[in-house]
Amino acid sequence: MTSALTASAVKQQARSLGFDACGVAPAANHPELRFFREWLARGYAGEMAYLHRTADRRADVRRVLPSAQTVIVTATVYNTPSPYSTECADPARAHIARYAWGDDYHEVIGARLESLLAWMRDASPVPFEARVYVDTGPVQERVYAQHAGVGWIGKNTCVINPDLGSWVFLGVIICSLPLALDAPSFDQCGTCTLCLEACPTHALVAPGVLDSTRCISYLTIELRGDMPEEHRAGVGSHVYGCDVCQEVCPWNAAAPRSDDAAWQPRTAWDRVDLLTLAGRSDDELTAALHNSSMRRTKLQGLRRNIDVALENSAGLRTRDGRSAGRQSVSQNRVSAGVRLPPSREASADRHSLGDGGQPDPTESA
Ligand code: B12
Ligand code: SF4
Ligand code: SF4
Repeated sequence: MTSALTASAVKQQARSLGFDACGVAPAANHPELRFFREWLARGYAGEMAYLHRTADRRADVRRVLPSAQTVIVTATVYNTPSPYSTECADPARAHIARYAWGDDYHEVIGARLESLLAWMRDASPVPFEARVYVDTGPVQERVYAQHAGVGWIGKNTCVINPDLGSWVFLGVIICSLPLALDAPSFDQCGTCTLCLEACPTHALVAPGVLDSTRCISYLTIELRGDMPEEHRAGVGSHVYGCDVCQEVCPWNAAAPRSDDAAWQPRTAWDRVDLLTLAGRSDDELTAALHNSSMRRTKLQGLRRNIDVALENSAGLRTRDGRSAGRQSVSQNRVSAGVRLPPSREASADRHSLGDGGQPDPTESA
């Protein structure tokens, strides 16, 4: 008789398919999931109606797949060498979130997860049920990632892997196989509060609690129609998403970079300034949006964001922002009480989060 498919065989295959981390969580209604309804009730989802619509299923993956026993969670590094927005002092520079620089991760990661699942079906002596999701399914991916040992949920609400940092895409395979479970990740934020202090719009209202209606990522990606006047200044020069609360995180100070062609910045977005972006024709922008996750705002949404950022960079508004911190990573880390693993200590200062002499870009708009 063929032996059962093991978790270690799945993880080995995941690595060979390009995933940087992989773990297995129990398919259960973990205690953290209860916070989701409270978060919705506080209005923190804004206009993201799909989160309300799917709240029942999000309470437990067994409502998505009743036979589920385990959730395989993958993490894929998308970090590339281009500088952080907090390293840029030029108010005319357009900031686009790192995750959106290359190809659409829903498609790239989705295809890789489907390959992993196809391999699992071949390798398993018994048939099983499974569902694959990347971002778009009714699953709280971060909670399952934490329980799969892929990383802890930081005060900035992102999953942080101690070796990879937080520049990772998550993906899940919910399945009915009883695979061996990983130990959950434990919180390594310590006494650090850098992300809470750096958020330009104070969207992190408490450790681990994000009010989307104030978050630049929500305002520039999810919000449809006109940008309300009260939020326009806070957006600064961000034209799609925001990375500030991850850029200041000491765990990303020496984060590994990916050489995967899928995540390398497209020329249209790489270190581009607002005027150049605004001057691009509809055809040029549409071509750059092809197979990009930035299609979510559509051309119209991107144009709206560029207009708001241009007004901000022209000094038409002042911004009620706080400093993202112009200290070195070591200074930040020591004062924040974060301990990096010894293997990463030496390289932690390679990315200085600030060079001391330049104006703070978060206050420059
Ligand atoms: C809606 C959504 C958003 C919203 C809300 C984000 C948020 N922080 O909740 C907006 C549009 C603002 C957003 C922004 C971004 N997003 Co988003 N988003 C999602 C999505 C689709 C659902 C998240 C959700 O339900 N949020 C509501 C909160 C309440 O639920 P939750 O995230 O599961 O959080 C749980 C824990 O925080 C838990 N909890 C655990 N411990 C503790 C402790 C305490 C004290 C508390 C209070 C709570 C708590 O409670 C919650 C569950 O009840 C997920 C994909 C998915 N299906 O999970 C991607 C996802 C979270 N996003 C992702 C990314 C990349 C981003 C951005 C970086 C994009 C960008 N650069 O602009 C930013 C990051 C902003 C940030 N600091 O979170 C990645 C995150 C990867 C990672 N390393 O964590 C995900 C996982 C997509 C993916 N498959 O890779 N996103
Ligand atoms: S993504 Fe930007 S606006 Fe949103 S919580 Fe992080 S720093 Fe604040
Ligand atoms: S900046 Fe500090 S508090 Fe915020 S997620 Fe990173 S380690 Fe945790």
